[in-house]
Amino acid sequence: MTTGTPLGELRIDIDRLQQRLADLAAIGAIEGTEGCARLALTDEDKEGRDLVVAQMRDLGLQVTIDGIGNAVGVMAGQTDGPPVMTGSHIDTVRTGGRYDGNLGVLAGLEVIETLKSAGVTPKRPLAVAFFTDEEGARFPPDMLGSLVFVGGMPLEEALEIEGIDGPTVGAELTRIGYDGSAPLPAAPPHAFVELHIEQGPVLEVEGITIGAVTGVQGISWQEVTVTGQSNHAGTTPMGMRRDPGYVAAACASFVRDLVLDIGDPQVGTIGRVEFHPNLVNVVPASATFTVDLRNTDETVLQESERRFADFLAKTAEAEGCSVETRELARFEPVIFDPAVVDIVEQGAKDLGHTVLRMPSGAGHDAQMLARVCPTAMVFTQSKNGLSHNPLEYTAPADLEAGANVLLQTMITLSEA
Ligand code: HGY
Ligand code: MN
Ligand code: MN
Repeated sequence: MTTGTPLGELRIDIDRLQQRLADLAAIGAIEGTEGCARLALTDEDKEGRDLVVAQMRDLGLQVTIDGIGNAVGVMAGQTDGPPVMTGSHIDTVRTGGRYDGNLGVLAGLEVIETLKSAGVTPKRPLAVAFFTDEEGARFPPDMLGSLVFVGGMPLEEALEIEGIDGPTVGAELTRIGYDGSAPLPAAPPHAFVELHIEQGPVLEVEGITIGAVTGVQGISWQEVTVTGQSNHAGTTPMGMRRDPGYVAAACASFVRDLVLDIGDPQVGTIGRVEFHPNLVNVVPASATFTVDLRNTDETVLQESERRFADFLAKTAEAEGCSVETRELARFEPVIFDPAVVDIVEQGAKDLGHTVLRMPSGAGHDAQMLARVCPTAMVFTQSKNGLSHNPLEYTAPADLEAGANVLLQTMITLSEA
């Protein structure tokens, strides 16, 4: 690297980073909040993509788009070879905050701008990426783009995935003009490090600034459709009903009892419920709902899946209903590369920040990159542990701390 300022003393510009976050959050802004809604491959997502790709190009990065719409911007190094990569996602959930995913991508651009402003040419190339459909909320599974990027799912299979609102991934990618041609699976980076808000309460409760993330818990998503018989809500005696709405409600209550019985860190969520015909005076014909189960321990996660399946079968049978289940996502727990976790932890300490080694409760693109290269993550605090909520907030000092740890981690990985 060539520079005036010693590399270890380089620091990001928090005002510039905040401006990038504000500019992106203005796209799909949720009225009266700081949050934004940009479901994957919607017009809002396209607008966000266009903004970030333009910023990549303004920074002189070599930008490529692949067949699933992932965008990668590369800064040349003094040597060739695989880049040290950072990145995350810019798609959001419907009740999105401005930091989830967006921080990791825009802090990556801030790292590039900081190095360029200091006249630094990194030893290894550096790359900043945004991956398609990390949320998986419109097109399951989550982390779809990074899963295809690392060869975890064939592109053809991913393009056929139907969204909860109808169109396929392929059709939407073409519609928004992000059906790129860069080869898939992609060549593995030299290393990958992702900055992300914690999205939970741990750092704030512990009064710690930085999380050196050791891994990601296992994730199990399924969609359950229970079919019974629509009937009149007034005239049908209870003994004659085959009510899928009751089965869905019983399952929602069972999931809460199940995860409390298993205990932390097991979690369970019924996030989406759709009755048909969804009318006040009709015993539903069918009920479709999703079950999200997670645990850091694969064996216990499988136990929770088994116990739920048993309850569902028994309850549906007793109610005279039939059941169809569809797996939406299933990822085992991931352990990050201890050497990269050490670099994150040491970087935080060198910057004078308190730091805690901790697992991630949320899924992240890093858990996919971990399949192909040494990978870790940097967490910053989430106020009140809130996320997937427009009230999501991370204080500027924490954003700055996280982005500086990302900068120093990338410099260390680039120099090594
Ligand atoms: O669901 C998750 O953990 C992530 O937000 N996709
Ligand atoms: Mn995220
Ligand atoms: Mn998210």
